[in-house]
Amino acid sequence: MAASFHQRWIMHVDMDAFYASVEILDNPELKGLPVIVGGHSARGVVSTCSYEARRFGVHSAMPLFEARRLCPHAVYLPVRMHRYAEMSEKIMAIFRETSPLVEQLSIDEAFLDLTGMERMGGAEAIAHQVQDRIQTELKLSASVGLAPNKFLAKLASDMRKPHGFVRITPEEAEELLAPMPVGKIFGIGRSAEEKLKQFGIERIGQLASADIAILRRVFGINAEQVKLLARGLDDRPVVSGEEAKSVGKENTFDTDLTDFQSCRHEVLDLSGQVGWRLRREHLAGHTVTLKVKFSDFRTVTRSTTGDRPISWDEDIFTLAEQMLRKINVKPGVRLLGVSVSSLFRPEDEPVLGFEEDVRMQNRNRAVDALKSRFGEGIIKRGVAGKTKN
Ligand code: TTP
Ligand code: MG
Repeated sequence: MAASFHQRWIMHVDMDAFYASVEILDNPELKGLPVIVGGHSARGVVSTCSYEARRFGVHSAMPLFEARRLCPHAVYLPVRMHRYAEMSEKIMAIFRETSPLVEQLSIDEAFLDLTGMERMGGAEAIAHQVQDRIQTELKLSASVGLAPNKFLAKLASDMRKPHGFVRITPEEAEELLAPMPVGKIFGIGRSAEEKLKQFGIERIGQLASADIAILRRVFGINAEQVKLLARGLDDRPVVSGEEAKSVGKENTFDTDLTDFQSCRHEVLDLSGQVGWRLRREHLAGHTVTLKVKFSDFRTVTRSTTGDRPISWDEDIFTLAEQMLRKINVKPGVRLLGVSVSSLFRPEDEPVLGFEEDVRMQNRNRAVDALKSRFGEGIIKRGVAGKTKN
């Protein structure tokens, strides 16, 4: 085939019933049973469930009481986030051994760019190897999509779950997409779907041949992009996440802060935001840095290294607050920043068993669950003054 030089091959991997599968891995007697994971951090909703439980109509985000009604005999288990993060790390390690270009999308899915790997046996053989390695080395099941671009690869991995392997070639993409509902396109939500329906557009095929003027009315400047996607075209690159050296957040204030209490509230809020980011990336750090910029632009930074891994909001705040206490804020503070550095990925379970840790975890996880669902802005710790950023 002539075009092979520029032909991209993107693989999308998504683990099957991820949290539930890890629970079954750790408790093999649960194999074949409906297993429902949820509660705790998820505040009474199903995080996920095994495919056996899905047959009863149970699904992610469903209230647990409803799941209990549909499937009372299922095994109900609490969320053990650190265990899933640990397995996620092992999965991602396999990906990174496979390709230099790995883009992790969530705890259980990633894109791998397999372009130009003919000498290693070709994209298809490599994609099969990845799926097999996850199965044999980690005893977990993954679904795989292989396609010329991200959009199609993600669509493909979802087509034959669980343990699916779907390859979409450039030639067959348009035909395959045509009968699918428009909602299959990433970014087309309920409201866009409704609007398109008013123009008689319900299938991706209709979208591909729709009048661009109509699409502009629904998607504005993104109309061309949507139309390309509908034709199975997508040139977004796979971007591997640079390992961050530190995770931090700063706020500049409209009005300078001149008293300790308002600075303290601000630091509390920043600590929560930094903690959330760390945990979202499955990172922990050793050092907390506080940055204070005064109205005359004089800047002071102070760092403290803690005696245990730091990822909880309260730990970040405790150290940042200690440093803040030693700084005279009277001259007027125009910016505060909190960051955590000396980052690493916790391989082992954090020091559990201490009452304080458990309470802190539950609190942080409840907040994290809300932030994951509704976005970072949902909860602000502390009562900050007027802030920008
Ligand atoms: P998904 O990949 O969406 O779901 P899944 O892996 O459980 O099942 P599937 O085979 O359909 O891919 O999400 C990955 C994990 O993220 C999931 O195991 C649990 C968690 N999760 C939640 O906590 N809440 C949610 O609403 C969703 C969708 C997922
Ligand atoms: Mg999954």
